[in-house]
Amino acid sequence: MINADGPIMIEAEPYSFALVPEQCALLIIDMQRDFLEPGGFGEMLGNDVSQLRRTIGPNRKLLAACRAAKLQVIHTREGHRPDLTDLSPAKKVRGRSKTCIGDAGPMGRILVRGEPGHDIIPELYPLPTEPIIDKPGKGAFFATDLHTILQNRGVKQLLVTGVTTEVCVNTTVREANDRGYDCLVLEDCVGSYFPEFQEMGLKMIKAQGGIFGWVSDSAKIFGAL
Ligand code: TIU
Repeated sequence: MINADGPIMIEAEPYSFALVPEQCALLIIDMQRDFLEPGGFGEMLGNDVSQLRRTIGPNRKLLAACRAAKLQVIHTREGHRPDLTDLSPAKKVRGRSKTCIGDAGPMGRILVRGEPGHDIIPELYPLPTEPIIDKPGKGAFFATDLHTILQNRGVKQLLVTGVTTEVCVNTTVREANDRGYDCLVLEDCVGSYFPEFQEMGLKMIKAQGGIFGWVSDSAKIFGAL
């Protein structure tokens, strides 16, 4: 990506996002088999995974474009140590589900690191050079070294994609905003099990002059590249 003339202006809401490639990273949130694949934890809880699966194609294209443009790429996974010492009792029992985090699920122990269901879907599998942040919470900054990695690499801006829009994406964008990062969320690359939360989750980010960040879609990025 050539940037001799300063930032690349990306059409976005509430106003254009000034993308500086050297200071920007693609952050893909929790595109894990347990959330996206039929038979995973998400579907077991009664959720409609097709609402999330529509983001796979756009994320694939965006990931390929960012790799080609030499943008930094970072992936996250939500999950816990096999001994569950990083799982708070509150998170463990929340939802009153018969099957909860750490129990045997259809794709291994639910949201436990190293289990098949916890891993990233094959369509978006990270390259060995792309850091994976294993996070025990909803936000990618909580109890992880994400902020350190971003600071060491000079990252100040994040293109944020992944699932789910109102939970881990929104929490991460809010955490990033408070740490001084500019976040551009790509609408077609984020998904919620609930259409109304998808809509409101994006509105909350761009409201009040971009209170937490910007919203655009991946086509605007391809155009800029
Ligand atoms: N990654 C993420 O959003 N974790 C969740 O638990 N999301 C739900 O929407 N439940």
